[in-house]
Amino acid sequence: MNVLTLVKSVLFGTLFCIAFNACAQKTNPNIVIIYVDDLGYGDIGVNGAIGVETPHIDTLAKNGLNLTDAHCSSSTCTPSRYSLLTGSYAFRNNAAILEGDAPLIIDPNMETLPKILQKAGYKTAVVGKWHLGLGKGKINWNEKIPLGPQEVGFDYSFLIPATGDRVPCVFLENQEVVDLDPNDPITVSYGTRIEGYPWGFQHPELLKHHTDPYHQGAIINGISRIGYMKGGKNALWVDEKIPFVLSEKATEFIDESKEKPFFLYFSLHDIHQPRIANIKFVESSTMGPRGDVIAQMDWCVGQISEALEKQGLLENTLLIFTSDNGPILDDGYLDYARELVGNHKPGGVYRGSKYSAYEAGTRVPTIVHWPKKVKAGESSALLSQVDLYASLASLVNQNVTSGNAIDSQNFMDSWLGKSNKGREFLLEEAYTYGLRMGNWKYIKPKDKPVPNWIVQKFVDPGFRKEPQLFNLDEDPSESNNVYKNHPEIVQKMERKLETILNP
Ligand code: NG6
Ligand code: CA
Repeated sequence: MNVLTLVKSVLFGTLFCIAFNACAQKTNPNIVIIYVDDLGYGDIGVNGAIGVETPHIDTLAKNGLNLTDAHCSSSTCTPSRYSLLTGSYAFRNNAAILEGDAPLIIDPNMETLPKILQKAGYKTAVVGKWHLGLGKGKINWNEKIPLGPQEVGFDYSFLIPATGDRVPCVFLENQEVVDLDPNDPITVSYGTRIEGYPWGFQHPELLKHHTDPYHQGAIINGISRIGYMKGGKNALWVDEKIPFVLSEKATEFIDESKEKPFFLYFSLHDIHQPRIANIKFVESSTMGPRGDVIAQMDWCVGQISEALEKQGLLENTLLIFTSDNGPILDDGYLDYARELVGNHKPGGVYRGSKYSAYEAGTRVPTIVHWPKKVKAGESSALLSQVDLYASLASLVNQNVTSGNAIDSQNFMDSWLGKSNKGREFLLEEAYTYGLRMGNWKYIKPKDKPVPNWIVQKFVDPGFRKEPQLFNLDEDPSESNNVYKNHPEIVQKMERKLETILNP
């Protein structure tokens, strides 16, 4: 080969690659994950909600795929989010519910779902609740926070730093507090009380709702939170406006991102406490605040569908609607919700709730909408959010490099309804462990007192001294422990659990 031919073929090869990549990028779908906080299986119309209507979600379900046995990886927030973004189980990194000033728990050198999508040419954004920690140690809220979504793979971020019931009650845009007045700097403290915003336990007369003893720190907007805070008055969020602010940021990102495929992780504050619905949604359900914020959350979902439609993107957007853990009734604030009026069942027929190893802890509403590729219908394949990492990577033709996303398996065909094959085993992390094998459900014994704050919520976390085994085919509500009748199944599942926990 002479030099000229060599140059020509290299040039041709390069052009071919560029064209191929550009082409792949164009046809790759946009990916939107709408991640609701604390929404239960039975809280949406299509799964049997009574007392609140969810027309926008139901429309997605009608035109998409309703996955009826899909699970978040854990029955609490931070662990589920950690698994979603890293493809590994939270216990591997001791990921547990974090305080509002905790350091980032995702190693910035780690490959993540948004980083994989960036490699495939995606523009990435997170809008909403973060709760994965920020910075390295003590956070200085008055300057750009050095470690956060950007280091995890998000080109753009607009955040509630932790939860709505934790300080600081400010938004962060690209890791800087929005609307901060430099003359009124922010200090945040967990543990040591600091002067600043008055404390709930000293000023009950200032409160919109009474609270449990854990939510009696800084009072902001008439709501006392976990933790103490001083300064940043100009930057404080107004709870009643959060859904509008977040929806606007998310739809702006959609409007500005038409040219390239994008990944939007839209992580709503609703329906977490404090449940302070905007006046537009107050009394829009017959269940009080918890129902009203479900209606509010449904409205936010409608904003996303509308924005995609307006830009002509709905057809080729893979939209996954789901939740980070199961439902909980009053969780800190006594908001007088009439949650149990009527037959509404937040967890559907399933036993348990948020914090629990029973099914309702992790079996969450899950709808996949992608008109171009996904046929409308229902699937009962056993699926876990920990697999979205490897599944989405395969969808965009990226390899998961070894040592990363170790618990994530490619189940893309099942997530898209092309196959009914589910996981052979599925881990449900809680304060003990649940394990599914087909329709068998095993719960690891835990001989430890139930934490006080869980007892106060009337939640049964699933702690028992003996193993628990349920046959969900006959007993979907896990009411009949049959472990004594099936020692061989118990043994098989115990062994499997051990290999997952101690590989
Ligand atoms: C718990 C809080 C609860 C809620 C939860 C996090 C207490 C007693 N309870 O520790 O109110 O904030 O953390 O919820 O402090 S989650 O959805 O983010 O996991
Ligand atoms: Ca949650």
